[in-house]
Amino acid sequence: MHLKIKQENTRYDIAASKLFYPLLLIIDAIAFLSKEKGGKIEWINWKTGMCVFIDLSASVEMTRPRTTRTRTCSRCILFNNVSLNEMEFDNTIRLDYRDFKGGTKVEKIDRRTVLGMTAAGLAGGILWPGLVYGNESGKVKKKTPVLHVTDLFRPHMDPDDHWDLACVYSLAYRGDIELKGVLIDHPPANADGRNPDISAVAQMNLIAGTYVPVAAGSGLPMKSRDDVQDYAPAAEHYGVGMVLDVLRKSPEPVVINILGSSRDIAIAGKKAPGLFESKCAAIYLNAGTGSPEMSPASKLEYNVTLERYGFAAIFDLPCPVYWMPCFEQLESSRRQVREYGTHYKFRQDEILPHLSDMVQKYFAYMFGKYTDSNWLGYLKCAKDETLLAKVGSMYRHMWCTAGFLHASGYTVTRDGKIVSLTEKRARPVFTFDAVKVECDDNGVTRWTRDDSSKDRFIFHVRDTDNYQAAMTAAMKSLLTALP
Ligand SMILES: [Ca+2]
Repeated sequence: MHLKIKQENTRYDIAASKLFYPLLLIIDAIAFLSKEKGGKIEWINWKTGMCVFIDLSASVEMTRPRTTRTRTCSRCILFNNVSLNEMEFDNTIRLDYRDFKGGTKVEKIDRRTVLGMTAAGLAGGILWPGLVYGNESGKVKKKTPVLHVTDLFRPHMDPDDHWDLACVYSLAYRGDIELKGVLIDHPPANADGRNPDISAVAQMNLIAGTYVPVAAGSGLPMKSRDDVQDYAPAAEHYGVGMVLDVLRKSPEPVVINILGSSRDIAIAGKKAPGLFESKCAAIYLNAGTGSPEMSPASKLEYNVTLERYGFAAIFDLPCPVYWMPCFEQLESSRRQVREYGTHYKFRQDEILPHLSDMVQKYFAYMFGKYTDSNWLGYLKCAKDETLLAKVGSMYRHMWCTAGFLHASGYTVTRDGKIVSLTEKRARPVFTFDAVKVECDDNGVTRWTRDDSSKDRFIFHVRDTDNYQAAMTAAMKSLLTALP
């Protein structure tokens, strides 16, 4: 079956699943009988190729072999796996359709606005009236509360944390998560005058139209894996205070992302284990190496070295831990995709030029290492094309993307589509497997598969050949949703 949708004067043939043809006929019949009139297109997700037409009185030409029929559709229809992503669209697209009186209507849709309205729109299946994300007030998907803990500095150390920040803000913007706070690590001793990058958070708040609080973590190293730093002055623990406060006040259990040091979450968890048991939905721990049996002599992964006791303490906490080792091991092939390591890389111009101007400027302000506090002014200036072109040709190493999507109820298929975790036919490029893990005080881990485990999981690449391209495509589709 093909759908034909007009954009300006061009017609596009869209291959759609045959499964939806009977559905169209049923909805068509309902529309005819109820004689509904008017309506509008609620959203279309160009990136993932899924469309939902809600209360749409549109003429959609469905072409089957040797026949062409024009159908008028109404109510809520979802076309799955429509390959719209192969097309190039301007920011504004136009759909021509006929109303019930036979007149022609033209609806202009701003693509970014539409993407922003998609909320949980990547979910598969059919959304019936009442389960539709038509506008903000109509959202029914529960947003996952998320606390984001990151070593995000200005000037940047590894810029991957800025890419990750944009990803979680995109999920917040789309309505998948409620970003409860950003906790930035205290700069490590070798940080060379760097500061927690509150400018990046301010920029993302502005871009996503939100006002997520930000705090900095403890600068005091833990003295043991149970050290809750009762001796710390208040100025060192206001970030820990934010963690506890966010958990206490959230009606729903909160997901915590750890992207750098585990120190602050370890301290908070050891201080209030009962709170973590009841209010921490999961910790996505991006640290360590995933080889099943590490040798005590193995080189420790960078995030583990930031706070070994803290890393070890996370495995003691009474809440689910989704462990995302950065590499399988550091001794060899460290830059190749391996089964038990999250690492992948992409060339930045695969994504950067496709982002909104504001998001490109957010990245340029980071790459330019500005420390002038001109975060707002910079977003409103012309973008630095030269700088963006220069960084575009550079590769970026990434680790954490899969966890953000998984925490929001999504996975990624082997060809890079973001789909619901409940999508049974999806062949995910990664999974989380139930395990038993031990971690000694030095951050040396051992794990075994344990299907009876209910609260410890390890990240597992299921298709090492396609993981890198799939994650790059998924991140691109995620970030292009930001306005
Ligand atoms: Ca990091």
